[in-house]
Amino acid sequence: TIDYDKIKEASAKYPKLKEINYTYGTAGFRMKAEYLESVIFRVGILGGLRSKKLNSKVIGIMITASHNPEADNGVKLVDPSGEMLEQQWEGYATQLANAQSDDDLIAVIKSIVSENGIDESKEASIVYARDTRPSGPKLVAALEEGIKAINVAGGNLGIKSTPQLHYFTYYLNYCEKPAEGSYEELADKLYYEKFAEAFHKAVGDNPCLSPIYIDAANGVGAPKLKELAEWINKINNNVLKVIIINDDINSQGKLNFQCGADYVKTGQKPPFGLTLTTEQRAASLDGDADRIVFYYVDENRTFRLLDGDKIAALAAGFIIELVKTSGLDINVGVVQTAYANGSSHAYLEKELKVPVACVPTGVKYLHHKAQEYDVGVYFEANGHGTVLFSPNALNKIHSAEKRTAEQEKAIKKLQALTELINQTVGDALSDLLFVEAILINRQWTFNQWNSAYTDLPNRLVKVVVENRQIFKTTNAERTLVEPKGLQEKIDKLVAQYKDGRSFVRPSGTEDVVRVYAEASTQKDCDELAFKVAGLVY
Ligand code: 16G
Ligand code: ZN
Repeated sequence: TIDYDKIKEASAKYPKLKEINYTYGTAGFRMKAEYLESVIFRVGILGGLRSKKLNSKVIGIMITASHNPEADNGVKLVDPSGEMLEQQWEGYATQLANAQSDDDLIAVIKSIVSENGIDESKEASIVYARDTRPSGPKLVAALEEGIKAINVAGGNLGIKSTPQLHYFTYYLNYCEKPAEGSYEELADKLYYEKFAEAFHKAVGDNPCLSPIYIDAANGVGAPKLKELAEWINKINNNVLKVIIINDDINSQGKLNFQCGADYVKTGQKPPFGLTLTTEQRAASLDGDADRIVFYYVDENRTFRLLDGDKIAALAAGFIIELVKTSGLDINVGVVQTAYANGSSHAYLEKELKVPVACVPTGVKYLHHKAQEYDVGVYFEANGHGTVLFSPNALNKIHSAEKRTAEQEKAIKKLQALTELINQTVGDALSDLLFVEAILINRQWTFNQWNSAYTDLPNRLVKVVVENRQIFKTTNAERTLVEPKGLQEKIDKLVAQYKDGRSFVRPSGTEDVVRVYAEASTQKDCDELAFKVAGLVY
């Protein structure tokens, strides 16, 4: 049961910093690492409550700040199925984090217990992991104090990628409980085994492609990809040739610095330390390996980015073809955000003839929308995404009666894809294998992949404002409703540019407002972005 005196005593060691107002946002709590100890202690308590509420199911907790600078850190909770924490509980997280005194904290805990009819005597368990940040160990210690204070079983997974933590949480709740071995080792082994085997199934005996350079952002993706590739090549040597760069996780100051998926996507240029020759294939992960973008330079030495939109187009195109060939009655849909390039949207709707939905930024919105389809493909332009196969689709794919040899082959391939994609959350390593498998099946170069459509020139800028909370949006963040009158001004500007589009939204992770613009030329869209930013400022 819950011993409130024990919690109060433990909490005294992690006093809340008075002046800070915490918010559990799209990426959980995220900020300078030194402000997080009290928050993470309390998140341990919240994880225990959540587990009790959900009949002792295992809850996951990840300590990471993804692509943010090394000095930042963060924390988020993962529900038993491997999905993001349910929205109502985000509010509880915020309440807990902001309780000013130990007594306030106890009061908030009691109110969560009573509001949810939580049985305090229920067993509970939590698994947790961290990325490679230097502040990680200290924050893990705070988390463990919180977990201990609420008398809950905790399993430390050590250093893991965010998607590994999601997958292992799901695994513990819904797959056969592992008989032996430490969780820290199992969370690696089960993950490598699953994705290595699925990759072989999906690739079949098609010849492999040229090596791919992977910029690991000097983060956790480096050691994990190295081991995963070893597993893959142990089964069949040379089916995947990865050359990992920016793999230094030990030197201070290197994580995400001038490298990684966010750096490449935002700057539309290769990371530090990588000079590309024509047609050389490359990709960048982010600091916790849940995002990936691909890129190359073409024969004119132009840098070409294959971002989340391109991944969605590649994945949807391949899956739609397989579904058609298989003769199965399965619908496919794609989910995007306002950041999706206008050309990608047009390509999906007009060429692939697939329904496309637009939702607000943040994985939870994309994920939930994607669950409405038999096969839901979702990718944010920034490279975060996955493909969800509904129980109905899985059922049809796995129980499909033998038909023609061609249909049989397509169904087998679909089966392999369901296993190759990490369905709990966007996963840079699983996405890498998924993309490689499709390209290997198609025997496509990056150039062939890229040729599906041409991106409209686009620009993303951030504007520091006094109070970003005054910016309120609707229509999946594409329209501002407040401040009043601003949207009309933006519309007027946009109308002056061919293929112009622009929107303004407050960031959920930084204290800024983001302005996105696209138009038919780079000069135009830069100008449009600049002018819209001027309106916001
Ligand atoms: C977080 C989100 C990501 C989103 C980004 C937007 C998750 C796991 N991650 O990183 O999906 O694109 O925030 O940040 O939900 P912004 O609100 O600062 O633009
Ligand atoms: Zn990330």
